[in-house]
Amino acid sequence: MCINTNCGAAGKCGFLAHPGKNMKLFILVALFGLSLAQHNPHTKHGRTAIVHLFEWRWADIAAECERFLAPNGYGGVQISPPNEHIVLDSPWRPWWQRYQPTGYNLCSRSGSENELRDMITRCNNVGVNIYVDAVINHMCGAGGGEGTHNSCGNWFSANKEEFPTVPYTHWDFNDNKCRTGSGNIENYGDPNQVRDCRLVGLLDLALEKDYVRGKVANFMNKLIDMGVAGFRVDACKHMWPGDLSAVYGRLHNLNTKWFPGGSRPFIFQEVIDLGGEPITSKEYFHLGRVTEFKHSAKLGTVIRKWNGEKLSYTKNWGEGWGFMPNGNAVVFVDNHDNQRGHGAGGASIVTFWDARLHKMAVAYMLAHPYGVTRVMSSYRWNRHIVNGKDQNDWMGPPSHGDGSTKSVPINPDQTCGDGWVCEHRWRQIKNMAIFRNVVNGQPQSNWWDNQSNQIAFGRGNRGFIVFNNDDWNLDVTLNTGMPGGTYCDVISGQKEGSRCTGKQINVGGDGRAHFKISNSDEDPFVAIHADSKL
Ligand code: QV4
Ligand code: CA
Repeated sequence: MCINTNCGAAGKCGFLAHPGKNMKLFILVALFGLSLAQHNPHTKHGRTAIVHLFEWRWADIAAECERFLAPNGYGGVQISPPNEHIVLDSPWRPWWQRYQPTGYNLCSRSGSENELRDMITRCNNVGVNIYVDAVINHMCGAGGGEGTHNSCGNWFSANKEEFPTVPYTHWDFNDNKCRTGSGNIENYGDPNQVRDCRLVGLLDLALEKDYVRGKVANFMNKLIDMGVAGFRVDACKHMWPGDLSAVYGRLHNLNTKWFPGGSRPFIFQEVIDLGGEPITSKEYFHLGRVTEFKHSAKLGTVIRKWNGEKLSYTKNWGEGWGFMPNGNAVVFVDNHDNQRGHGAGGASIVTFWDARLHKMAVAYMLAHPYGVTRVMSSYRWNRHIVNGKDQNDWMGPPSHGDGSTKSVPINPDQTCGDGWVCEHRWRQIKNMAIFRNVVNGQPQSNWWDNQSNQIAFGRGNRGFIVFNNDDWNLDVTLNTGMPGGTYCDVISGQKEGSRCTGKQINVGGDGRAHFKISNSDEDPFVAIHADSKL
């Protein structure tokens, strides 16, 4: 798209001079432009970060958009799967029941279709985008039985592979294509079974069929027409890129009530690629963005100082660390899987359970220019780790006795109650989401480190951050690149009116400032930005 614009502005594209060559160029630009568009999150008003409101009810998300996300500059919300799903009694209502679709009607544990529509409308009206978690690789588990025990109460049969509300019958699944004895994926070294066999027993859809592609596209198009801005596409490693391309190609442009004409849905694909498998993230780059799990695993290792890692080694963070190209990446500190030992990433993942380290890791991610950033917002569960495995990794969101999800109460101090963690509301994290908006578009600048775990960097002349993750104090004068003046540190406090509730940092006319951070500070880092100037 940029290519087109530049071309027009320069006024010398020469389309007429070499028609043959230019036709090719034109097609290339058109294709490139199209795929680039699916990499664009379409966030509004210079907002950048996305928050995953895991398992929240639609009514609560609508309220959160209006009362908190828009005023604090969050650009969008990833929501839990909105379609009808199996309901499980053993274990009791696990969170993962929503990754077992029984159809595409829009009634789920988070609420009804009307509540979903109301949420999308209200969030869009305050400029906060909605991204849907789309489970399109499979339906429920083969052992899911039959009956009406699902979130919409419609009849289905896992035994017969019949889902009449779509409808899908056994012809629409990959049973004949899969070549393993169990019918499940047995070896991640074989791309054919990873794509055509069942992921942990989940009935695998035949996405090569035009009929199945059509049903999936209809489901996604209904949501696009309702106003969503895009999708987190679940389990993409288990779908052939060609099949996904066919599905995405059928998607409508975004609803022009809220988005410019011709806007393509933002697509970010869940592919866990930590290296060592034949299927790589790269196969999906042309289709949309991809989740960069290396970022999550490595940042955890660095912040925990495991394997001899040091913050000073992150000077070339991003592609320099073997991560995917910046324009393809969606990054996060933890996600709903790896915060409880599902998926991949391992013990290094830093979650709200390690709050001090978590705040530092999220601040690092939000201060750094790499990737589209997603903040995790969790609920507490009775974590019970035995030999490294959480026995309660299945536990669903805070619920009433009948299994229905509790709504999110807001305490007078702006934190959440009833077991909802709301990391996105923590002052340090919220203020770093704002920092990211303020420095948006500025390159990383003025790097400093002590060759250990004290580092600092700026974002042009718009913001500067200093971390002390060593076991001793930091006491240093640094070039911030910021205009002279007194700034309010947005980690220990924030600017309120004309006063500062936290530390104050004086930047001289030469851009230099003195920083002192004790290793025993509640949060051993300091951040200032153009809008925190007093
Ligand atoms: C069990 C046995 C199987 C057996 C099957 C028979 O383990 O061996 O074949 O019964 O029916 C749940 C259970 C799982 C059970 C399965 C089917 O945990 O034990 O299989 O249901 O009944 C989430 C959870 C899974 C859960 C699944 C469906 O993490 O535990 O499985 O939902 O409810 C890989 C993938 C990656 C995936 C990641 C977790 O490459 O794509 O694993 N991540 C995404 C989501 C994730 C979700 C799925 C994919 C599936 O982020 O949350 O899995 O939609 O790395
Ligand atoms: Ca598959």
